[in-house]
Amino acid sequence: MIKGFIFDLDGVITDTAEQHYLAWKHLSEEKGWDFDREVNENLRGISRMDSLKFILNHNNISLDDDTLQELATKKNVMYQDLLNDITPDDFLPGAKEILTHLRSEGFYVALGSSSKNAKKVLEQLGAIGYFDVVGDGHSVAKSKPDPAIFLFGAEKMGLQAEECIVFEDAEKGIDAANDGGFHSVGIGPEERVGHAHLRFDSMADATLFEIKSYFKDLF
Ligand code: B16
Ligand code: MG
Repeated sequence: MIKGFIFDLDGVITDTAEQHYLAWKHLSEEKGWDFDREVNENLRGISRMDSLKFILNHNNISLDDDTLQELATKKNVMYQDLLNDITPDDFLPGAKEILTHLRSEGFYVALGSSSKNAKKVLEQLGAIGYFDVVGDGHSVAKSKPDPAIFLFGAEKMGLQAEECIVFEDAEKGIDAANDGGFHSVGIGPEERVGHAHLRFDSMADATLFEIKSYFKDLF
């Protein structure tokens, strides 16, 4: 039976992909690297360092560890500055509604984000109160597609993977949820999250009613 829900942050609760894009774009322009929205799409759900390595690989550049660290920090300073503009109006349409609904029905709710800035984003949104557990980029060592972050959330809620539904917008995030034995809900296009057990184009379509109708034997 389903007792808990685990939500990814960027692309599910709010769209911080834009702020990530702007910060990487700024760094890339400064360094003369090729970077655009198409490249940015590949960074969905992957860690900051893996994102930097992806951009460098795309540009056929290799750098030593100290320089990588310095550049990742530089990007993060720009990103954190942009996060200050996030307000409670920046929930993705439908996100606040399902979180409220889950709270009123007494389900456990966890965040399962790769971001080390997840707490700051939740604070800016005023969303901390919707979560029993916050799993973020500081919680586990392995990043998606490893299921570690979702297993962390389930364990902290005192639940087994099969008792939880994971919401994810990233291809690697759905891989992680499926590998961990979770029920998965993909948010986004078929070509990105078509391997989820259930898929919606956007969070606005992902109501608790629809979820319960699809996973009806589990409620
Ligand atoms: P940070 P999610 C992910 O968030 C983003 O989708 C990804 O683009 C980003 O690189 C990653 O967080 C790490 O973020 O630099 O803040 O630690 O989708 O897992 O909530
Ligand atoms: Mg995401």
